[in-house]
Amino acid sequence: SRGFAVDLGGTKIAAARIEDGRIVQRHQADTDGKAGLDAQIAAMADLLAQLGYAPGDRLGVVVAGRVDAEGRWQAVNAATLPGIGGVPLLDRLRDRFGGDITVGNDAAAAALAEARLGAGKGVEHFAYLTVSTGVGGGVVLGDRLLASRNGLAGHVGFVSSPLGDDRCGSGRRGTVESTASGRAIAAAAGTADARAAFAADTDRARTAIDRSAAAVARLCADLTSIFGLDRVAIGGGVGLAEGYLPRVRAHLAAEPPLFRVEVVPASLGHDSALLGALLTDTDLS
Ligand code: BMX
Repeated sequence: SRGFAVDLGGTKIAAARIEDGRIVQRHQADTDGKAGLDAQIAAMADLLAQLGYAPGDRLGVVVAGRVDAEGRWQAVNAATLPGIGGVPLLDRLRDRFGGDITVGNDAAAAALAEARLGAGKGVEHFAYLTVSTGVGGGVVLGDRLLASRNGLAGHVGFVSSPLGDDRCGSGRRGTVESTASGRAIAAAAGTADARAAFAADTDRARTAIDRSAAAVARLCADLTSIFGLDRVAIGGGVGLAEGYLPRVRAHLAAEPPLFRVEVVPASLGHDSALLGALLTDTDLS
């Protein structure tokens, strides 16, 4: 079977042609964070054209932000995608491309892909976290993705963190996202982006990265107490950066044994959301 997938995150937009569950061709560009719905769909169309997509082909689109049961798209962190404030993603995609289209959240799709094909195989109670521009995630219990009609379920980055008190783009204060995300790391490290913080050999950068890892470790323990998790997989540009996961594990080691969940890297790497975008047998929103 052949299909196409798009993954629009806060920093990059990727698209792939997928055959028999494998990515056979992939293209990527920078996300225009300020763009509205029409411009974001135009960016998707550019990448899809390069892949040989023809209207009517099967298409799965996953995005940062919440996607509700009607296929409307709204940034939860309005600072990441200020142009996306409750827009009819599924309807506009159907107008433009027609055919068989599904939509969902990027991290939720990645969670389902990791659960079925990657780091979550063989466990009943599983969560995936992406530490990237934001902190997203998905919880998969017995092969079912935790989902809600408003598309907010699984947005684990917006829970409170005792390690931060900064204002979050969601309007909350002191969230995991405002403490641990790539954006938060760059702000605390005083670097242009998170990548530069990892490259910088300064105490300030190391402190920012370590605070992020500590907040993510607490989140893993918190989610374990709620869902009885057997394993957590961590992905995203920050989550998969060298040295990050060992820091998460080091902080988790300070928790009592019951909350010390197994933490592993996302085994589908940066492609988990693309692969998950076509796993349509479970509703992602
Ligand atoms: C944020 C939120 C999630 C998203 C996650 C990872 C927005 C715009 N984003 O928590 O919906 O899944 O970031 O997104 O509200 P990424 O941009 O880091 O891939």
